[in-house]
Amino acid sequence: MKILIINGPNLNMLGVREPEIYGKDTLESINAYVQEKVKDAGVELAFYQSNCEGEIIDQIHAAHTAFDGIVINPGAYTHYSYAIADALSSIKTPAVEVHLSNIHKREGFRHNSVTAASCIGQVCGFGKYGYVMAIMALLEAEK
Ligand code: CA2
Repeated sequence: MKILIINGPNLNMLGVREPEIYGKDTLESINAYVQEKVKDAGVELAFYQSNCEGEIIDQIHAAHTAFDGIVINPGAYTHYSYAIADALSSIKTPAVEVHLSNIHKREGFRHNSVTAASCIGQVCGFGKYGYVMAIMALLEAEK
């Protein structure tokens, strides 16, 4: 099973600021952690990060044929990108939304996700382990 992990805007800046919210890990160290955690699960991972909405949409479209599942942290696009929501709805590949932080404990504008309804589920508040949970959920969903 091939899974594409997509991280959206500003997630390339992890580890630089706001460690109290997002932890001390960089995106590279999170990706390495996730890869290690699922190494025996029979899954092949690919990692992608972009700060551009259109590029994320292009990756989602390409995943339609190239991947069996998507794990996506859309960053702040979560809260207003109907274009990413439509892209996720336009493909058959199942997606799971992940947030490092518990978006429901934060500012009001972060409480709503416009993209989650285009996914099979959402994980939030468990830090980098959320990506592992999302992969496990995709593996279960494909059985
Ligand atoms: O909790 C999450 O994973 C978020 O998707 C992270 C986004 C935020 O806009 C969402 O509401 C929740 C932010 C990405 C990282 O932002 C940084 C800010 C400062 C320093 C480093 C990263």
